[in-house]
Amino acid sequence: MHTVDEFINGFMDELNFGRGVSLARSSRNDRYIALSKAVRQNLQARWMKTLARQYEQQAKSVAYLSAEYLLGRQLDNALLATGMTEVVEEGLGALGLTLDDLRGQETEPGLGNGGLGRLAACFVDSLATMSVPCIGYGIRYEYGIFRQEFEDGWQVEHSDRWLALGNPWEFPHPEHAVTVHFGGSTQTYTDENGRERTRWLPAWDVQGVPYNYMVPGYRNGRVNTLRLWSARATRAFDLRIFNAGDYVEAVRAQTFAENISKVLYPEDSTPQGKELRLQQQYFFVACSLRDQLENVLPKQFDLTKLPDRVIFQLNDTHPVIAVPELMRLLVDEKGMEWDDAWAITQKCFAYTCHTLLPEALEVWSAELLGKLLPRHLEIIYKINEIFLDEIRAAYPGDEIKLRRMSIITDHPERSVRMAYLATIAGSKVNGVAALHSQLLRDKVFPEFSAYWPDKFTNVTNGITPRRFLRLSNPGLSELITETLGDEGWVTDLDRLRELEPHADDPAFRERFRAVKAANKQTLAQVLVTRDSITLPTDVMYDVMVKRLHEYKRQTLKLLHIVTLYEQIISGKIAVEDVMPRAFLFGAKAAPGYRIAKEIIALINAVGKTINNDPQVQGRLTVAFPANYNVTLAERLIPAADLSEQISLAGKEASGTGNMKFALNGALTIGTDDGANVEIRELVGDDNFFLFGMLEPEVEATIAKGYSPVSVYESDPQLKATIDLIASGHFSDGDRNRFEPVVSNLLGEDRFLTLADYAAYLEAQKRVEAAYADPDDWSRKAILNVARCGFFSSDRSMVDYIDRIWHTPAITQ
Ligand code: DL6
Repeated sequence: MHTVDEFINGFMDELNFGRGVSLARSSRNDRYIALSKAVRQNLQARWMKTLARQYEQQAKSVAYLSAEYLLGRQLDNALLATGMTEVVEEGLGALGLTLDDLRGQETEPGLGNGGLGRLAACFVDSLATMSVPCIGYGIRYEYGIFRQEFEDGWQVEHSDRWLALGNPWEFPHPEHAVTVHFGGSTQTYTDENGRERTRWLPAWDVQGVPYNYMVPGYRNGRVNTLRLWSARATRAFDLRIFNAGDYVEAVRAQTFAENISKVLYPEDSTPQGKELRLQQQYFFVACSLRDQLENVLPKQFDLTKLPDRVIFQLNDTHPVIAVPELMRLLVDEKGMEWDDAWAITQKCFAYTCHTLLPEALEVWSAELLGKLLPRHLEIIYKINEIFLDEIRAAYPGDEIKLRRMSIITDHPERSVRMAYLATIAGSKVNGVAALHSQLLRDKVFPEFSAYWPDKFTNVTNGITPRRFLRLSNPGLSELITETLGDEGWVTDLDRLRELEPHADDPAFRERFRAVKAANKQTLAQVLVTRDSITLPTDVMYDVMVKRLHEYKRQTLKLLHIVTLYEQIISGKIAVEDVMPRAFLFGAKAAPGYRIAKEIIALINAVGKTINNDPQVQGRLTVAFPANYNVTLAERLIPAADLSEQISLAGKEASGTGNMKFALNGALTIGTDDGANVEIRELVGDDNFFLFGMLEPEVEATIAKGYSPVSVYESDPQLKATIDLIASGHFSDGDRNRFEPVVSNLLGEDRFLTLADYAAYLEAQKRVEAAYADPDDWSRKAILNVARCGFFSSDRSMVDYIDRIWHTPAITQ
């Protein structure tokens, strides 16, 4: 389907025969689905070929186990990968349609909460582009991340019905459904060779139906697979009960089973100890392991060779229950000896940790685990017992070490530390940025890293340049291609270095500025139609988009805004002396995270007051479009001048938004945290606004006994700012309305927002001074773009392959 006529024929066939409608009577959804199916046809032959080559070459593949994939819209990505955009635009034009209109019909699959899920999507994109065999495994949540709305400034969550109008990008295969068991008990028995064995006698089961998605490589003829599992009842309903008229009871089992893949847990860093979540985790890894052993590998495959064919990458602790599941399959079902099975298992898994917050390291109560997965709990106990024997031998008499390293902890209740299980089982453990990996070694897993120094490694995160530059920033992409002479940079992002000399060329800077200005216009247009928000387009765009979490410190950004406002209304500074800025926020709070929701309400209240105050109009604007998602990110990031990466040092594992902004020519104001450290090293101190305490200073401040109220009392501007919030100025005089945020800041301030306030304000002054020279600002921004090639997820993949996976690309 390479010509316009071929496309038109394919599209009309899909519309007439696939949807059963004429063009004249078709809805926009009909047309979108027909278009997507016409486009996907172009990928299907490549998909089959990729799988065939992989099979022939007996290639080792990555099985990426992730509870989240925050994919973003599929249509544009498929068009980009196939190079069909122009043909499609022309073909649709001939039919009186526009691609712009139809792409707006797609609901993005929001199957992730934030960075972790988006990272998984970037990684599978890169592996496909690099021809490396990979299958992504996850859950086909019927409802993805909630749709956020604001009511009177407060976040309200609505279910995300992303499948309601049909999904042209998935291929269901109910005939390959896998049965997953739960509950019951275990039994020991003697096998025919006289060996004592254990079997699991489960109490109930569900089926996992695979839905395949294509993951197209960028113009390389490869298409990898993302396989998401949907839960289905083993028996749809009980006909006898149904016939007796109790319709609710008749489908109870179905409802119960299907709940497993019903909804994505709306949590980012704080896992909820919910039984359903553990069911989800086991459900998808059990399906995936069975799929590998029974469908992907050849029949009669010698399982001792498993590590030569697959590496299961554990994306955080969510899939770690796969470790005892593989042991169960090998020992109980395939009859292997424990030691042989363990040797295989240890080579087949690797673990990525994505956090530094202790509360985000999953711990399951042994009681719950034993109730749901009794055999797995036994296996975990045995893994632990053997491991502790090894530690006992290595450190005789050191009981404290044993307790510290045990997978099982007894406080506050008997529980299983999933991160420890992953560390013990995994061939490698990696953090996601240099600083993060160091802190993991030193603070989170010190005993383990001392015992197994070679097990710990770093792979700094990355982002796909296809979606986050080539697709989302067409203006900058064109400028880069024209300047570099070809499009090779899309798969070789280090080539952006060739832009460096152009940073000193005034004509280039002028064009670069024009791209940024056009991106602001586009964003402003989007926000008018999407959110009825009006933005000035000739001001600095200062953007903070990420999940709402106290450690990310959206309140620090807010204190800066309120400070500027307070200084104007109190007459400390003349409004003309304030640099005009639009502050843009995007953030969802976990529904149960009370203080995060209070912060959202406060941002909205401050925004409302400032936007309606004639004293500051045209100078300060606050915009907080609801429901920040990948689609909105693709518009916001290219328009940004300033990227806010202001977490407390030592708390953000990496961040990936920080990379997207820098790659799109925004300058960062940031702390020395996560991947900010590497961004600053690469772009240079002069092109990055660093502020705030370093991680050791944070530790020292806390150790000394941090008192936020003393900071407040000793800084008159900070006091005036917080007092303005407390006075009810942003809440129609209601002093109680934001009391929880104020007292949280003054009474606790867990993430030292007030301690970094003065430094942040000073850094913002440096930002203002730099922005006052547009030409020099552009030079800095261009250098950010030129020096951020390192943050391509293609580079992350090279690092994973070299350091952990050892999975070569397929050939031909
Ligand atoms: O590694 C991807 C992403 C990092 O960029 C963020 O810094 C980090 O906060 C996030 N981690 C999580 C942890 N969730 N759990 N569990 O989302 O990972």
